[in-house]
Amino acid sequence: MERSQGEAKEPPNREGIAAIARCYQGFDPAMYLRYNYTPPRADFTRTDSIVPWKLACLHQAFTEGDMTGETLVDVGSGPTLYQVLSGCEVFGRVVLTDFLEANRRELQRWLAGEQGSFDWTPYLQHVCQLEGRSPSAWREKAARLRSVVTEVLPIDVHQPCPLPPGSLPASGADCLVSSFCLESVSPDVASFTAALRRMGSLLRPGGHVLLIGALGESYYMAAPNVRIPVVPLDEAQVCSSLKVSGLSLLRLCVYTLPPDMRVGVDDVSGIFFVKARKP
Ligand code: U87
Repeated sequence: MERSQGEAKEPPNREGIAAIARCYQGFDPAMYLRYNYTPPRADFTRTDSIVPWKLACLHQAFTEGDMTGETLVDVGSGPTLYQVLSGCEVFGRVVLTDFLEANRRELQRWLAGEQGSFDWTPYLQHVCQLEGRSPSAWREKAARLRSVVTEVLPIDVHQPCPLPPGSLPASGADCLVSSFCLESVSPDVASFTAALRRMGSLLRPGGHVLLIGALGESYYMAAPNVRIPVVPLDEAQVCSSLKVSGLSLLRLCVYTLPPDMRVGVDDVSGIFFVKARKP
């Protein structure tokens, strides 16, 4: 595999990347969802709660009229669906991806309507309201989401080809969304930037990237005794990594965690939302 244009100069930090991959073997989807996708972090009665802020950013980005094309890819979905609840109304094909079989299975369970899978109803209702629809339209949105999600694929952003060959149209995806993935799987800033550049290689020219991530975070708990290291980022680093990756920034929004959103499952201090475009 010849080194594609712009591949990182310094050799990849293979042992750092391998060490993080080993940590992820202890990732527990159910605990993870409880830590990050239940109140207070997912409290739809509060405008200063984390999830409503993320959903508002995604709604604006997907509905302001500059999104074109068929294929939306979510990079590092984890066991979560919130990141495509707005995009599924705009794109006819949605591809979910994750590194862990356990997370892909969790997604498949919800897509198959299996009893006991995570209840995304409050999320579906909230996004319906953002779209000016009645919350009772959540069933239509759930049906829409199930109709456009065509695949749940394995992905590794540290591989030259992150996705299985032939997964995407030759020209690439029309839009990428990725939330809290790259900084949570990279041992250092160089690996983060290299992963961002590789992610950009999945996108067609003119396509958009929506990136949500943690600021100032050095670890998070993926299960009671599973600590995952995270590369601490600040806004300046996010902007320079975008520039180095050939992605032009359209919008950067930052959320600072109120004290009661610091629930002891990580040391994140802020969250960034980026909308960028590939020239
Ligand atoms: C989410 N997108 O919850 N290549 O938004 C590709 C990989 C690799 C690899 C592991 C981290 C969560 C961050 C989902 C899941 C994101 N996952 C996969 C967490 C940390 C801040 C915070 C968090 C969550 C891996 C919510 C909130 C906050 C995971 C995903 C990272 N603390 N993907 N080589 N290795 N992954 O299986 O599913 O990345 Cl509100 Cl504040």
